[in-house]
Amino acid sequence: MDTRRRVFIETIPASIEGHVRLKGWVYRLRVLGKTTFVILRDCSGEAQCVAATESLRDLHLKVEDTVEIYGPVRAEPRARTGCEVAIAEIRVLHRAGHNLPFQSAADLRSVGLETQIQYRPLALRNEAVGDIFRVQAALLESFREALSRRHFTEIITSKIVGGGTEGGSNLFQIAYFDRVAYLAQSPQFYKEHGVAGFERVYETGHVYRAEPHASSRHLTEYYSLDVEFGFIDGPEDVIQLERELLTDIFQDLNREWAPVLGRYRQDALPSMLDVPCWEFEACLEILRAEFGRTDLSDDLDPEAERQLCERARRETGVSAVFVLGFPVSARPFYTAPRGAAGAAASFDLLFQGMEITTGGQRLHRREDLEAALRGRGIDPSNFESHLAIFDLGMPPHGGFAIGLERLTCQVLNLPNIRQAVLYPRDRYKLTP
Ligand code: AMO
Repeated sequence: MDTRRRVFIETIPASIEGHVRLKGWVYRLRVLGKTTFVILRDCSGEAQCVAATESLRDLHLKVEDTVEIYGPVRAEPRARTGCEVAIAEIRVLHRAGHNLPFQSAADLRSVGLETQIQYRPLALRNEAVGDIFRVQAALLESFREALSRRHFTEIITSKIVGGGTEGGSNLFQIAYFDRVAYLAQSPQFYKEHGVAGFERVYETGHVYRAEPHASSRHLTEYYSLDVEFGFIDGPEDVIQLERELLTDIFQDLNREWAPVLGRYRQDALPSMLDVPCWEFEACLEILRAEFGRTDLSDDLDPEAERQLCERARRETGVSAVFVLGFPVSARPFYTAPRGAAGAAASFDLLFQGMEITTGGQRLHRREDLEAALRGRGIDPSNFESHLAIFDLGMPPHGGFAIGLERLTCQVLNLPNIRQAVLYPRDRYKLTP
C-alpha cells in the first residue's frame, strides 16, 4: 500500500476517478457469487467496497473486523452514495471475536437493552442507536450556543460537596479522608453563587440522586443542564427564557437532524414559544374535573403529568405545559414564595407527558433564607458558607434545570431513560 493519507468516507464522492485509502469497520458483508460487497463504516458514513470473492478468500474477513482499504472510486448508481470503491488492496487491522452477541448492522429492536448496554460500543456502531447519542450531543451543543448568545457564562463546579441542596434523603455519602462528604444532588448553590459573580451562568454536568426505585425515568447519576440568572422580575422571566431556549434547540435539531428525528417521531419538534403556564391549583382542579383524580395534593405524579400534557395538546396543539405555584412546603428551602397562600414561585415543565424541568425564583435575601431554614427545623449555621454569599450583593434571581436524558427521551420518543445513557446507573447497576 502506498502512504497516501486516509480519507473519511463522506469525502469519497469528491474522489470519483481517483483512488482513496479508507479505514473502518466491516458493517455488512455480502457475498454474491463471484463478487463480494464490503460495506465499510467509519465515523463519517458508510461506503460500498467491492472485490472479486476469490481475491478475499484467504483473508477470512468477517463483520466487525477493522480494515484498511485502498482502491479507485467509480460511479455506481445502485450504491447508496452513487459510487463505490473497487478494492485493490485490503488489510485487516484487527479481527473481532467469533461469537459476538449481535451484529451492529442488525435491527437492534430485537436485542434486549441489557445486552446492548453490556456491549455498548457494538451497539453504538448501529446507526439507529448511535443516532440517539449523536442527537444528544447536538442537543447539548445547541443548549450551550443558545445560552452563550444570551450572555451566559459556562461554569464548572465541584461534585464533591459537604451537604445537600435539594433536601430529602437521596444523598450519596462518600468517605472523604477522615470526614464524610456527599456527591452533589445539583449545582444549585454554586449556580446561585455564579449569579453573584457573572449575573448569568449555566453548567452541564453529572449530578447524583440516591433514588432507590428502578423506574423508567429515574437514574442515580444523570446529566443536569442548569441555568441561573439575575435581575428577574418573577418566575415568568425564567419560564420565558426556557420557552425561547427550547425553541432554539428544537429549531437546530429540526434543521440538522430531520431524517433522524423522522425515524423516531411522527412530527417535527414544536415551537415552545406559546407553551402555556397553568397554576398548580388550577391543574389539580383540571385533574379532578376531567380525569377524576382526587388523590393529589402537594405534587403531581407521572399519570397526572401525562393527563395535563394531553389537555395542553388539545388546547394548544403542543403537548407541553408549565405548572407554576407548587406548595412551598413541597419545594426546597431556597424557593421564593408566590403570594401569601403557601404557593411557591416554582414551576415544572411537563413535555410530552413527563416532567423534564424544575425551576423558579429563589430567595435572594439572607434573612429570608435563614427564616426558611428555621421554618424547616434546620439550623442556618449549617449553611453558613452558602449564606455568606448573600452578603456580597445578590440580585433577585432564578433558573431551572433540565435532565438531559429525559429531554433526549422526549425528543426521540424513547420509553426507557436507560436508552439515553451510555452506561446507566440505577439501584442495581454499577457495571459496565
Ligand atoms: P429537580 O430535582 O426537580 O430540580 O431536577 C431537575 C430535573 O432533573 C431531572 N431529574 C432526573 N433525571 C433522571 N433521574 C433522576 N433521578 C432525576 N431527578 C431529576 C428532571 C428534573 O425535572 N435545583 C433544582 C433545579 C432548579 O430549580 O434550578 C433541581 O435539581 O428532568
